[in-house]
Amino acid sequence: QDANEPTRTGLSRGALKRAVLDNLFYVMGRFPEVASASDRYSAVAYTVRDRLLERWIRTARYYKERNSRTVCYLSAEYLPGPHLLNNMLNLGITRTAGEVARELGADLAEIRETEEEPGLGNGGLGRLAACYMDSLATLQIPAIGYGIRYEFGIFDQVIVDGWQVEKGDTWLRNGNPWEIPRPKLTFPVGFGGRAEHYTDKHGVIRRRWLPDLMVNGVAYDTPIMGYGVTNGNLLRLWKSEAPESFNFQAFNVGDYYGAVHAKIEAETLSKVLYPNDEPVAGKELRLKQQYFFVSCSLQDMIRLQLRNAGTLDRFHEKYAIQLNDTHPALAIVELMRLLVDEHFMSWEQAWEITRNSCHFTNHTLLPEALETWPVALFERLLPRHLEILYEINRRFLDEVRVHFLNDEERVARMSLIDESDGRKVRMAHLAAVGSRAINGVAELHSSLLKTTIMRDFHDLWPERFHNVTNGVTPRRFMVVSNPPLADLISDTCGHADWIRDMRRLRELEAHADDAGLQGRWREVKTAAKGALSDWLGQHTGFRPDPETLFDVQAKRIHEYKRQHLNLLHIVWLYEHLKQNPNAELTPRTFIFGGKAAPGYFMAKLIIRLIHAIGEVINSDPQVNGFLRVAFMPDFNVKNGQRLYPAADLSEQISLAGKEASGTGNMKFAMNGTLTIGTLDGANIELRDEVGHDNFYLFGMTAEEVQQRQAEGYRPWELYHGDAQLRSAVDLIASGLFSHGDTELFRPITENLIHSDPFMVLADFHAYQERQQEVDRAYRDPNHWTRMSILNTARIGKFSSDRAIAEYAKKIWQIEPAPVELAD
Ligand code: 26M
Repeated sequence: QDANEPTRTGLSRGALKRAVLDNLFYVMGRFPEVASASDRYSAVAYTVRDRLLERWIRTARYYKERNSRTVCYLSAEYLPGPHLLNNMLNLGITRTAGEVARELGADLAEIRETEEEPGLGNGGLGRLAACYMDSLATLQIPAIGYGIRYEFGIFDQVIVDGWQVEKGDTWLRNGNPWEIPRPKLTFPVGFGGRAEHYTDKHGVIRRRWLPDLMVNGVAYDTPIMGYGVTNGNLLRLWKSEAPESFNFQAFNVGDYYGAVHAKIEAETLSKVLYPNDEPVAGKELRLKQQYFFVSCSLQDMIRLQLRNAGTLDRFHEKYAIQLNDTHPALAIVELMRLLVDEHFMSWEQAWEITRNSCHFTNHTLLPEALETWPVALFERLLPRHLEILYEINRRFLDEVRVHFLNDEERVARMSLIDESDGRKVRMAHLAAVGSRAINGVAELHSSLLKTTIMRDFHDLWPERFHNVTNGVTPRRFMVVSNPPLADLISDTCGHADWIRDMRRLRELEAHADDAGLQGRWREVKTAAKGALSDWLGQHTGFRPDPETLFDVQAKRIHEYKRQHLNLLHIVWLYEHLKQNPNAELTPRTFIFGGKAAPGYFMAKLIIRLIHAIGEVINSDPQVNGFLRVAFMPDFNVKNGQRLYPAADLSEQISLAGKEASGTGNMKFAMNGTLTIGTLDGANIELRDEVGHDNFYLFGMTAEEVQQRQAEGYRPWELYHGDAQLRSAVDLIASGLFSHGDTELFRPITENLIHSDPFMVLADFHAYQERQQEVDRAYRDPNHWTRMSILNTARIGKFSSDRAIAEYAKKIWQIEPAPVELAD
C-alpha cells in the first residue's frame, strides 16, 4: 500500500523514504554515500515542505473564495526558530520521520542540528510575532505576517576571553528550503525627492510625490502551518532589489559605476537586522527599512482588495492590521498616501478607513526605547509623508483643543511632533492617533500605559485601550523542545488535547502528589539537565553536574533585567561559603545566556563579569561542590529549546514596572521550572495562576519603585548600611575577579553605588532572602516536584492560543475559517 502512495504527498514510511532519496538525488544532486549533513537536512526539509504545500495552497484558495477577513501582522522582526521539527509535528509525522531517518542510516537528531534558524529578530518582540503566527494558523484565522527578509539576521555570539564577539549570521548560506520566492510579486518603493501640485484630467489640483530613488520589494513566502488542522498561513517577507530599469538609465548616460552603486544601495535595505532592542538615534537605514516593508505590505493588501472587491471602500472590513510596536507605524501615513494620492480618495474617507484598519501594540514603557525620528531626516526621505503627517496632526490637535479647552500644554504634549529639543516625530503618538485599538502586553503594563506614556491619550479615548497578556506556543516550547515531558503529560492525562487546549493541563493537578508521577517527572527533568550539560561541555568545556540545582537567567542582557543582581547574589554566596565552609547549602549551577547589543557598553561588561566570576568560582576547590557558574553562548530559539526543559529555577528579576511582559517566564514554567521573580510584567499574572506558594516572590512593587524614586533614591546609603551588600560590591571592585585589575568592572560597581537606575541595591536583601528559601525547598524533592508539576498544570493561560483568541475577539472581530482537507 505504501508503494502506491504519491511520493510528494504521502505520509507513510514508504512514501517518506522514497521522497527523501528522490530529493537527495534530484534536488541536491547527491548519492547518499557522498551526501553531507547539510544535503541530508535539505532532502528531508524538501520532503516535509512538499507535504505542506497542498494544505497551504488549499488554504489560500479557500480564503480567497470566502473573501475572509484577514489579519495582517506587521512586524519588523520574526524569530520563528528551526522549522523542520515544528512542521513535522504539525503534519503528525515526527515518529515516522525518525524511523525513516534510521532506515536510511541517518539520525533525525543530527539532521535537526544542521538546520540554521532564521534569526530575524532580537528577542521577545520577534519571538512573540512567531508564536502569534503559530497560533493564528492553529486557530484557523486567516492571517499574513509581513516583515523583512534580512539577509543577515541577529549576529552569532561567540565568547573570546570572556567578552562577547559578534559573528555575522549567514543563515541563507546553504539555501532556505522553507521559502518560496515570488518574483512576480514585486512592488516599487520610493525614497527622497519632493512633493508637487499638478492638475488632473478633471481639472482638479492634486498633490503627488516625485521620489528620486526607487527600490523594489520582492516577496518571499514561508508557510506557517497550524497544529492538527489543515490551515496554513503565510509569512511574507520582503527583499529589496534594484529595479531593472535603473541600470539602463544610468548606463545610457555613461554612468556605469553610478548604476552599480545604486543597485548596491537598493539591495542594502534588507541586508541586515539592527541588533538593538531599542532604537539608536537617527539611523537613516532603519527608517528606510521600516518604510520599505510597510509600503510593500500595504501595496500587497491593496492589490488583493482591488482584485477581490474592485474598490477600496471596505478595505478596513477586509483587513485588520496589527502594528507590532511602532516599527511599522508608518503604515498609517503610507496608507493615507496610497488612498488619497494614488487612489484619489477623499481625506475624510481615507482617514476613516485607515483609523479603522490599524491596531497598535506597545511593548515598552522605557522612555529611551520610544521611537522618534528627526523631522529633517523624515522630510529628506519621505517629504510627502511629512506633509500628510502634519495634516493628520493638525486635525488631531484641533480635536484635542475642542476636547480640553484652554490646555495648550496638553496640546504640546500630545502633538505628533516633539518641539522640545530639535523637532522629532513621535512614532508612538502617530500609532495611537491612527489606531482603533491600543494594547499593552500584560495587565500591569497595560495599566501603567494609561497612567504614564499614554496618559493623555487615555484621557481622550479611554475606550481604545485594551490589555492582551502575551502568550507562547506550547507546540514549540513543550512538544518540540521537550518530547519526554509532553509524552508524560499525555500519558498522565490520557490524551494529547492539552496541546491545543492548554487549560486542560489542569488535569495534572490531581496527580501532583502522586509518587509515581513525581518520580517520572524528576527523571524527565534530570535527563534534560544531562542533555544540556553535555551540550555545554562540548561548547564551553565546562560540563555542569546535573545533580545540582540549575538556576537559569536567559534573555537579552540589559541593566533593567538586572543580570547584575543575580551576580551580586552569587558573589555573596561565594563569600559566605568561603567564610562558612560547613554552611548547609544546596549545590547549584547558575547558568546565564543572552546577547548584548553590540554598542551597549554596560551589557557587554556584564557578560565579561559573568565570565570573570565564573572563572574564579569554578576553579576554587573550596566551593566547587556547591557553586558553579556557566554561560551558554549564542542564546537563540534553538538554544532556548535546550535550556527551558533543563531549568529548575528561572530568574525573572527585572525592576518592577520595567519589563512589559516577559515571555521567557512562561516558557520556563511550562517546562516545570519554578520562578524567582519580581512583581513585574506577566510575572504577576503567572504567580496568580500557579499559586503564590509555588512562586518565589521578592522585591518592591511598581508603586513602591515610583514612590522611592520620587523621594530621592540614594543607593550609597544602602551600600554603606548593609555589610553583606557592601562586601559583595567591594569584592568585584577589589580585582579578585579580574586578576587584580581594579578598573575593569568599575563602571558597574560605581554605577551601582552612585546611581543604580534599576535599584539593584534596593532589592538585594529581599532577593537574597528568597534565594535562601529556594535553597531549602530544593532539598525536599517531593515538595519541589509537586510545585514543579503545579507550575505546568496551571500555566494554560499563557498559551499564545489564548492570547490570539483575545485579539480575535476584542481587537479584530474576526472568526475562524476552518479549511477541510480533501478526502
Ligand atoms: C527599534 C528601533 C531601531 C532598532 C531597534 C528597535 C527595536 C527592536 C526590537 C526596539 C525594540 C525591540 O524589541 C523590544 C522587545 O523585544 N520588547 C519585549 O517585547 C516582549 C513581547 O511583548 C515583552 O515580553 C518584553 O517584556 C519586551 O521587553
